[in-house]
Amino acid sequence: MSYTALDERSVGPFLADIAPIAERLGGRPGDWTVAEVGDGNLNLVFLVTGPSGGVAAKQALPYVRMVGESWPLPLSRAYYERLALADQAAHAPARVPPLLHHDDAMALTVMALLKPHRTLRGALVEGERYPLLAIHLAEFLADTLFFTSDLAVPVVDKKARIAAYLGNTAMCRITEDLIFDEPYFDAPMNRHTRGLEDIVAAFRTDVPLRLAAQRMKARFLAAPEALLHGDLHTGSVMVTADDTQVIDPEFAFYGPIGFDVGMVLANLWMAYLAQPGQRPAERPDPWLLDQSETLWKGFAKRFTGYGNALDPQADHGALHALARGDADLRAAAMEDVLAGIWTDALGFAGCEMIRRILGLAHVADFESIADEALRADCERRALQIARRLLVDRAAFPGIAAVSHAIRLDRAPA
Ligand code: SR1
Ligand code: MG
Repeated sequence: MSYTALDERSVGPFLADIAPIAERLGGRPGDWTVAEVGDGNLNLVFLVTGPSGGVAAKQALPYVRMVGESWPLPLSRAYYERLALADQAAHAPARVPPLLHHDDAMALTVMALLKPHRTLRGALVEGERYPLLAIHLAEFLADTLFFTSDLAVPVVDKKARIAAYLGNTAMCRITEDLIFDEPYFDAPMNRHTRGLEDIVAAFRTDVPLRLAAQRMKARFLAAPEALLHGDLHTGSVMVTADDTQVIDPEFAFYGPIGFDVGMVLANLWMAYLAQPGQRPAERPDPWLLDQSETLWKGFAKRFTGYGNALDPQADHGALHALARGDADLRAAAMEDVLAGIWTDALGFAGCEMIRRILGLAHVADFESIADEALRADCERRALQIARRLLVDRAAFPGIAAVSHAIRLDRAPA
């Protein structure tokens, strides 16, 4: 079948012809409820529920949904997404939704319906708290990043996996343009809150900042360390009180480990920094800073733990060979790898925060603040911190230093 974009009327009859999906839903298409709920920037997402169960069907559009047909985007992103879902499920099965069906021609991926999950970003905007969030995200990051890296995969196999994702260039290009380049010049689709004009102008002539962003872009372009999710913000995470699922890996490719780590941290930090605008009468709740610390520390412990536990005789990557049979050297090597990830994560986090405020794709954390002056205050503070994360990475030897710099200890207004 050739590609056609589905809609709420056609998706039921289409899924009815896929036996395992029809069986999972139960009854007949007439019994199913369908809602198109895609609130991301790119795709259609249909939630389909029948008498016996539900599915989420995600279909790529041949263009960027948030902009329209003037910005074409290859359907092949759906192929890379299902490849990544399968690879991630091999390493972190508890943290990704089961893949039920895929149709390359239709650019359609059908997954188990996550219920009663909700999107983490929306939940954080409402002030919800999830006690296991950081632990689960640390697990996802350590398991998917370590076990797809040179630390765990024989060199020849690793190169084949890099090659498998090399074609996802259009998605990488979005990141290269939107995260590393456009926020630093007058790009046509940039926008910012009124009141930030001075800092926007300052950033566009800030040579150390622009150089730092370009350095991060160079890392993004040329460091195929592990299979990245590639777009791991809080809109790519679905949560309940006791479960966390990571969705939407359509930006997947082999890149620098610190990119995924930095993007998650940046989004938790932005959620924290938006609180004075969202709930001005309340003292900002440091829970999100605690979560970011738990996440980084949990990731660091699990990731280095995997490295230190590798079988010294097995054929792993280059670093492990260096440390073969020498436990002290291996532990030192793992600390060294971790230090590199941390430094990268700081820089990528800074880039993510800046682009979410000055670039095309903003986030609900700040956008939900109706009072423009209050929003500009929150965003200004985030921009100032982001600049420090990028330009002065040495000032943040650990996550506690970031929490200290970010913490808002204002009395209630
Ligand atoms: C044009 S796509 C804009 C943003 O949405 C995606 O979720 C990525 O974050 C991308 O940068
Ligand atoms: Mg997405």
